[in-house]
Amino acid sequence: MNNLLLEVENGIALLTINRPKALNALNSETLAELNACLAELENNEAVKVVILTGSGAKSFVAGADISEMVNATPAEGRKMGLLAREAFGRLENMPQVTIAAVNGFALGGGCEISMACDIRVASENAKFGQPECGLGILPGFGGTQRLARLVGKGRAKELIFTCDMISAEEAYRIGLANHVVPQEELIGYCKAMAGRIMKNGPFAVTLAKQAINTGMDTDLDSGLKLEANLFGLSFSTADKKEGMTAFLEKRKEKHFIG
Ligand code: CO8
Repeated sequence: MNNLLLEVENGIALLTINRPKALNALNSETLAELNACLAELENNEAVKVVILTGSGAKSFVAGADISEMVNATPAEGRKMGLLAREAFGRLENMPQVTIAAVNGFALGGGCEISMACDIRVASENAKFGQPECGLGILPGFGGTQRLARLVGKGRAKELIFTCDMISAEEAYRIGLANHVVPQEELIGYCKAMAGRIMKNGPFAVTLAKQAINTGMDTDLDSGLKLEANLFGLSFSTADKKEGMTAFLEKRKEKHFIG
């Protein structure tokens, strides 16, 4: 891979977008690599949590690559959009938990890829924004949809229409970032969170992710029915027996198999 770094250790995959000279902007090659890498990771049962970050201390992802888009035809733009849709869809729906470690600029496609992750942790210097309208385009990697779902329609419209860049603190205040931490602690903080997630039944976590994702896109009654079905499914697992037996035996160590 030319534009990605991948380290897998103790159930955690640390995936770094590595184009620091372009502030980790997403070009077609990076999107294709990301898609292929996520396709492998989603089938890797040894990986329970994926942490996505950007290379360097300045930028997470400064958006789609403007130098590639400037002369692109509508057909090429659509192709790029579809590629991103596939890769971001994998992040959103893969069985593993995905955490965006937002280490700097998360603009345009960068803000959008962070929103395709389950959880966003921002460093204090992070900046979020959707500057596309200032480039004469609109968010094309899911921004009009995921931002409105995360922070509400009014705030999403303001951010997209004004192209304002907001601080990590403001992102936290409006619910775009789950936490804000000093930059030097960012990856450690995300790994510690991954550790807490991995102590729990992995299949249960995957089912909960599926219930939340699908439920958010449907009516309450259908979401509750889905939850009841997945809840029932979790009763078929050895992990349910183990988790409950450990509680009753007052045993802290649990042996989930997932
Ligand atoms: N694309 C390509 N190159 C970029 C990008 C980008 N998005 N962002 C930064 N770079 C490059 C710069 O051109 C510069 O390169 P060089 O050194 O060769 O001149 C280098 O990175 C460093 O950038 P700056 O010198 O500009 O650094 P500053 O610290 O002055 O500014 C900013 C940092 C504020 C992040 C600034 O670089 C900036 O505004 N970048 C663009 C941000 C942006 O507009 N992002 C949105 C892009 S559009 C998008 O994401 C659409 C998604 C949907 C697409 C759907 C397609 C179908």
